[in-house]
Amino acid sequence: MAVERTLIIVKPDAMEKGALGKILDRFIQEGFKIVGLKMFRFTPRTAGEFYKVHRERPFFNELVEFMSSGPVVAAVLEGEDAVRRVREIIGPTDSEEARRVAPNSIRALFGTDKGKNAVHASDSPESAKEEICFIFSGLELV
Ligand code: IDP
Ligand code: MG
Repeated sequence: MAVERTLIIVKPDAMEKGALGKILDRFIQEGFKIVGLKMFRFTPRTAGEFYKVHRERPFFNELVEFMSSGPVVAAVLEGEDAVRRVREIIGPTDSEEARRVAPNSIRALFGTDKGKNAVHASDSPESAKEEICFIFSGLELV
């Protein structure tokens, strides 16, 4: 299995709850190396650009409003099979479903519902590359 890099974003709801440290620590405990780290706030425009694949979805405006509602922290995680493993650790999109099927997942522990679900993670090696480049410059990755 190859060493990969993937992107996570601790979303505004988890930041507001003070869950940043616990979420980053979980990934460290799971064996990932943090190779990039940044706190910022999306504008509606940059949130819309980041989530452009969802432009036509009924929840797009809600998603953009939520993601630009407060600061976030983005991290690039490196490890074996990182894209798949990180998706597994965060759990399903809907936090309520996560509490049923993956009670130790990050969304089960820190998410509220389908929209406010604590954390983003890239869903493929291709989207990981694109998302990392959207948020980090080469100089910001170690
Ligand atoms: P993912 O984050 O698990 O990959 P996606 O389907 O890619 O899920 O959706 C992106 C984000 O859009 C979700 O993490 C969530 O914040 C939001 N979202 C998805 N579906 C809904 C919905 O039905 N209502 C409100 N927000 C949603
Ligand atoms: Mg997705």
